[in-house]
Amino acid sequence: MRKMRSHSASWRAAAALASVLLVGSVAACGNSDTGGGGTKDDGKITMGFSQVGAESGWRTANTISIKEAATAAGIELKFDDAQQKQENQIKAIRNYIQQKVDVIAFSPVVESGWDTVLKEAKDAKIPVILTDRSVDSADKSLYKTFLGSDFVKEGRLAGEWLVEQKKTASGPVNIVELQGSTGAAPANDRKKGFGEAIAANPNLKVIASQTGDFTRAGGKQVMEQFLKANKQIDVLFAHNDDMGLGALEAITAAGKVPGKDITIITIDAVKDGMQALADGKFNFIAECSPLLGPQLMDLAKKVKAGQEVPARIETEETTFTQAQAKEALPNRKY
Ligand code: GYE
Repeated sequence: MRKMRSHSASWRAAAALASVLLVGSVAACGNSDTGGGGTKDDGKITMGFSQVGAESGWRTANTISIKEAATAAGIELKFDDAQQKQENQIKAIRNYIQQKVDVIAFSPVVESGWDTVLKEAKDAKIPVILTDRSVDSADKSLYKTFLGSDFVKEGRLAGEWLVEQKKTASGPVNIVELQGSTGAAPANDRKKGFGEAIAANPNLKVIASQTGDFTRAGGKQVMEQFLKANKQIDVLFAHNDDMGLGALEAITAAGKVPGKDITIITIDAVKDGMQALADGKFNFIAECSPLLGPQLMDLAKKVKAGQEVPARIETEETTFTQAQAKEALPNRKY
């Protein structure tokens, strides 16, 4: 009996202590707005995000998606626009490390040269999430996951469509290619996928291929050069809509009809690209979705909570013909 009483007494004492601790921790939670820079333990997540730039309609839509999703998820976002320069991205990431953010996310402008800064983040125990574009680091432990599209597949879908269109061609089909930014994953991969697909028909030849840096101005300027240097251009493959849109001006100025004299294939499917497709100026678009924000914020929460996440998360995408673009346009979000 005695023993039992003392047992229950100690149980009561333990329960009382637990409730004190519980009240204490609830109070600490409610106190988060008194701040004092202690962002670490208040349950709120701070994300440092380094964006490539503002080079295209895709990028603008991507930035909006990330900012809106952060607000909706209650994540504090520190955002930096690197203006398409790797050195600016490295600087931004180092700043985020210094500020001790909870998660660093970024879209690497080029594939190579990230190991040192990623190692610095790892040493500081700040998890990194790659979004949109990946890096070529051999050490996969330098980042938690990569959320984005399969760019090789996009290039291949573009090439396969062309192979089908030109299957009865008896002579050479001259293709010019506007590449994305030099060294960028989507430029490398889309070139690869397209090249592999068109190899199915030896009549299909890429006669000129240059970077237009994913911008409209770049697309226009390089297309002007292509038109000057090559008498017969049958097809333009542009690694994004914006370069294709810039090229339209050069093609029209050269007295040719885009979509008829020159078949135009692009990637992205942003509104202006889809409009050009619906208007018959483009012929085919392989979609690349920029709406990565909600998934990114979800991943940030999981990573912060120490949960396992898949090493690779691929975006779902489709392709559009002219008729399909007409149908899809009214409901297009970006
Ligand atoms: O296709 C292009 C943008 O990385 C997928 O970057 C992205 C690409 C996109 O500038 O328009």
